[in-house]
Amino acid sequence: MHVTSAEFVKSATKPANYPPEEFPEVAFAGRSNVGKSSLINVLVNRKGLVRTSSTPGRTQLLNFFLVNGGLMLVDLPGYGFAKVPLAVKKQWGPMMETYLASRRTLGCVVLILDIRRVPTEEDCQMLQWLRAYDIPTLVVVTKCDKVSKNERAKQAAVIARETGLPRDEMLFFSALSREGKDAVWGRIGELLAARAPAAVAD
Ligand SMILES: Nc1nc2c(ncn2[C@@H]2O[C@H](COP(=O)(O)OP(=O)(O)O)[C@@H](O)[C@H]2O)c(=O)[nH]1
Ligand SMILES: [Mg+2]
Repeated sequence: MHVTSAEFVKSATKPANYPPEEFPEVAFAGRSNVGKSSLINVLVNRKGLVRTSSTPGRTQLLNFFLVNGGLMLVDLPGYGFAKVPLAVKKQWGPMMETYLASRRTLGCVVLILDIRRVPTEEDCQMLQWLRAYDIPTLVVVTKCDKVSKNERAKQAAVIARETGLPRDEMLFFSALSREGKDAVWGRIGELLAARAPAAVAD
């Protein structure tokens, strides 16, 4: 994917404020601080398009970005944060389910996991939601620069065991080295292409 333009469109919490359903959409999900924003920035070749932060749980909004005037990327609010008010945590589930269940242009979700961590209950619940809503899903395992090749293989086995995902359904990525960037775009393209005929038939 050759990215020629990428712009912030808007933030939203509820459907009335989402941008119109004009373009195929890819949403990025994962726990707070896992590297969602960094992944999107690498994909679009823009260091600061999506704000990255070392303070988990800051961005409890859906953030929409338009790429090449025809593809929407959505940075979904992270989960698993400890230090946010209970009221905010309670909003998260309904906000996420509403988006996943209602967004007709949603072509696929990229679920991001950390190579160094055992997937959490929330990661597994997210995978179950995606399956329940029949949303094509790509699992990207990020921060691979932080572990050796040996450790990577070991952790991939842990992730496969905890999530039930086959090993070949995970892509390895690093925002630091940019390893995996082309593979992620390639897989997104395949998932969107597979989804397109149904969207046309609607
Ligand atoms: N070494 C390394 N650090 C990363 C990588 N991806 C993200 N980070 C760092 O992890 C922190 C959280 O990243 P961010 O993209 O804001 O995570 P988000 O909360 O999921 O959007 C930041 O300090 C990033 O610089 C990566 O692939 N490798
Ligand atoms: Mg972020």
